Amino acid sequence: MDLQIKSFADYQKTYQYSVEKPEEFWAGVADHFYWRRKWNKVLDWNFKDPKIKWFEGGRLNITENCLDRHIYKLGDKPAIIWEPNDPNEAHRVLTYKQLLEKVEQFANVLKNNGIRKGDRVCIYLPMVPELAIAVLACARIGAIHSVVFGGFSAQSIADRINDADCRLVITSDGSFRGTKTIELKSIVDDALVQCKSVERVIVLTRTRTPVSMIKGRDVWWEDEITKVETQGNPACPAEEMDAEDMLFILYTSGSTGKPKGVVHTCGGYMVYTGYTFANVFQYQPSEVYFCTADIGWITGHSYIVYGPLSQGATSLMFEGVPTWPDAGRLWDIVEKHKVNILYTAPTAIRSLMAAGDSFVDNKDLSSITKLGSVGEPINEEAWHWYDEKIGKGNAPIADTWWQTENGGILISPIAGITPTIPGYAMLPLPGIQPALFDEQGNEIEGNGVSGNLCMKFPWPGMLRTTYGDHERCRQTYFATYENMYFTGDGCLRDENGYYRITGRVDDVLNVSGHRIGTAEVENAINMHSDVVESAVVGYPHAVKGQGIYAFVIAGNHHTDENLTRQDINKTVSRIIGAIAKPDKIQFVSGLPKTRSGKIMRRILRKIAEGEVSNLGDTTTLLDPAVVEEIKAGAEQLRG
Ligand code: 7RM
Repeated sequence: MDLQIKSFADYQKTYQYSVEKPEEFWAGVADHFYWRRKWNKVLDWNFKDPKIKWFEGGRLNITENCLDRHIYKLGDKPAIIWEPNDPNEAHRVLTYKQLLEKVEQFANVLKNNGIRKGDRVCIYLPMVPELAIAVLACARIGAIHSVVFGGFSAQSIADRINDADCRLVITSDGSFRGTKTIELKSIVDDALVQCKSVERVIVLTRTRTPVSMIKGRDVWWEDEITKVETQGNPACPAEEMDAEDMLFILYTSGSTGKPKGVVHTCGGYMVYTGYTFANVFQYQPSEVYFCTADIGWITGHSYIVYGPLSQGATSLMFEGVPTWPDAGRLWDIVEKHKVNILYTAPTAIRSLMAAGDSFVDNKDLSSITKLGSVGEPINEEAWHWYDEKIGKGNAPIADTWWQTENGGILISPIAGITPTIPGYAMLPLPGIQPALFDEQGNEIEGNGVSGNLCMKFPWPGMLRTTYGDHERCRQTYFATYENMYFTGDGCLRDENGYYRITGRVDDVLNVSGHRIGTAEVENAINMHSDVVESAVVGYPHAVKGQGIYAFVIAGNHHTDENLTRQDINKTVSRIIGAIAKPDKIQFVSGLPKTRSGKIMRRILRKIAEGEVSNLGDTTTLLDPAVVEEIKAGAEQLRG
């Protein structure tokens, strides 16, 4: 069996085989990877507990698959091309040989600092090669990484460190984003006031921002590397892992106030990210692949680090932002490094589109052959702009639908092989069995229907549990529909059986492709001393996809409402991070509630969307007058 699908007929045949004989199919895929020992059983599962085990008894190390196994043939091929924030700083290239060397070195640093198989390590770094190196070094020795996105606050870091009982933190003095410098180490210092489990902090030099190094706890990355060098033996053999050993934890927002630690395991995650990367992007050996995500999110884990490297690809990593020094930066990078495959988010496409075509028209984008989109629904206008301006009408767009919990892409075009329609994720990849359900729990069969999107059958990349709380995993994903994995997304299956994701059906927002729970934002707003109660909903935002709209009952607030708004924003930034700051805050005297005290979010959503003429059924409201007041206030806020 070939790893890559070659034609539409091949896709259809492969898909059918994968559904009829899933275990045979996935064993065939797994055979394309390097196992120290083969598995005894391909799959053992039930969605009731849930119990999901892939390739049981198989022994491997994912870094041997991402690095060692390529060295003989691809040792001098660029594994990572790194483009800095400042275009005047030199870019860096790490070949597979060099990357392996650096990963082994840093793996030895981790060992010297007491880290062993099974220990949890928190990584809070900018988008520099050392972030990929740190991630791979953990995987090398069987330590479990928990990467925290550089935009999260000290409080968020502390919560994640404590939930996972991390022993070590890897950070840097600071990070560069456009013209800003963010003091990462100082944020970590604030977090660690609350964290008893952390014994050691390794600090990478990036910005030369002054930092306070605490004796006995904090060490410099560079000094630790020097120590390893003088110890003589730079090699670090890969730890042999069981297929179902934990590879990493990644926190993601849900409909409750507390983010969940999604757990992925070594074997299945490796097979799934490698397989989907090779297929969706139809990667060819000489191609340069550029994913603009941050490694702090699942897209970066799966499609900057593990997926591309396991396939021997050249993965381009970018430290900065698409709009600095100007809105042509991504196109400069494409031109400079002759990027063939570009994978980005609708929010970036929309903001660059809004900046005007002058930033793209004079760039040479002729290297581009394939495009990808991820993170949120892509609107038709952005899809067409991406197709025409970036792909010149010649590059298929893979609108990839998937979630942190899925490990990799589930529904997507296969570039150049299966059809595309603007705004549609199209067809399930081999091994993926989608099903739509109504609110009553009945499956909706046939075409030309909509419902809640579920998966009937496991795939190797799916989550195994939520860290430290298996019941929460069951409750969140496996309890809504019997024997189904529930995604939380609404979905249309059109007359031809093509899938279009319509957005979340739970209380999760998607702001610039970042997942944020409304309850999480409400909790943060409610921390502010002047706030009595709040309700947060999403509303359509031209660039971000969704904006955050907060209805707030403020107590004895400052006479200047705008100052109170700023205070609330500051509070949210402190508790979660700047990404969760409300775009709009409306002060209200009450919230629309049912007689049992439940906030009627449906009404607030309509008001936030500006759709006040038809609020639907309001007969169960405790106090209908409050709705009139909120409507009037919203009108005023819009101006
Ligand atoms: C990869 C990622 C997951 C949520 C998911 C959807 C939304 C992601 C698409 C999409 C429409 C897409 N993981 N989503 N991709 N919606 N079309 N192609 O983003 O865990 O952070 O978010 O994002 O609602 O449930 S995530």
